Amino acid sequence: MTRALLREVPDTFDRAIVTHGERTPDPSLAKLEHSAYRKQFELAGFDVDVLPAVNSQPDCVFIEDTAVVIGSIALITRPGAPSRRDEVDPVADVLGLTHELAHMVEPGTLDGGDVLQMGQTVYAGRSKRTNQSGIEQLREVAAAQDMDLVAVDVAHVLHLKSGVMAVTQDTVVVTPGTVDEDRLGDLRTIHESDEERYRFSAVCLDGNRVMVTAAAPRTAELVAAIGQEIVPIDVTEIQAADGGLTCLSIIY
Ligand code: CIR
Repeated sequence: MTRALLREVPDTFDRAIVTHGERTPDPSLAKLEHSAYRKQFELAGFDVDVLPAVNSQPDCVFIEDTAVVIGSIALITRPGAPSRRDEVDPVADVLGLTHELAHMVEPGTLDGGDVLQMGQTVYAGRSKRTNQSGIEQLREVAAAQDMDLVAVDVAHVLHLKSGVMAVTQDTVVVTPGTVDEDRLGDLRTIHESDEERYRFSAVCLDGNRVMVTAAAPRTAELVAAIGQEIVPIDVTEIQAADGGLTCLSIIY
């Protein structure tokens, strides 16, 4: 069974880092959004584990950034924001039960939000959070699992997956201008609707169903038009802290 590892929203979520958002997120509302998100995984038949939050780590709900699972290896990251570095420990404890662990070392930094796995290719975003050393350390893990790595420069958004979001095994929704789309090789692309710029985010529940942000209905229609069943969810407060749908889970 596919597992999803989540982490609760801390009471201190109103102190989460906000780089692109324009207001302070509300912790109580974010907790409700998080429960709805969790429920969708349960309904889809995932085996869901939820780690407790820690109030000294306001961004800990964004668990995706702390580890990248590629095949049998879990790479424990060194998050790009220094305030987030302690978030990795409980995640390593859980993933270490089922996976061989690799630990990113200085000077590497990498957030899991910059890693998109599509088929046999790992796309790695070079962003304000993920540097070249982090990408090279990820490349070694990918190579050990017979995966290729393609580095992609990221502009105007926090992470690669803020601008390039998988909606099928070989299709991504792209926010125009955030990446050089030639770097995406043979992936099919759908452009995020202009009036919904930065609002669409998605996580695949299975081959045919995709959970999407309710804030981008026109883009969701474009995804429905290629045959995907859409499961909209309101994550306004999560988005206020620059989060999307992938960032709330590690799927393995
Ligand atoms: C941060 O700035 O690190 C958090 N407020 C948002 C992280 C979102 N992570 C993700 O999309 N993978």
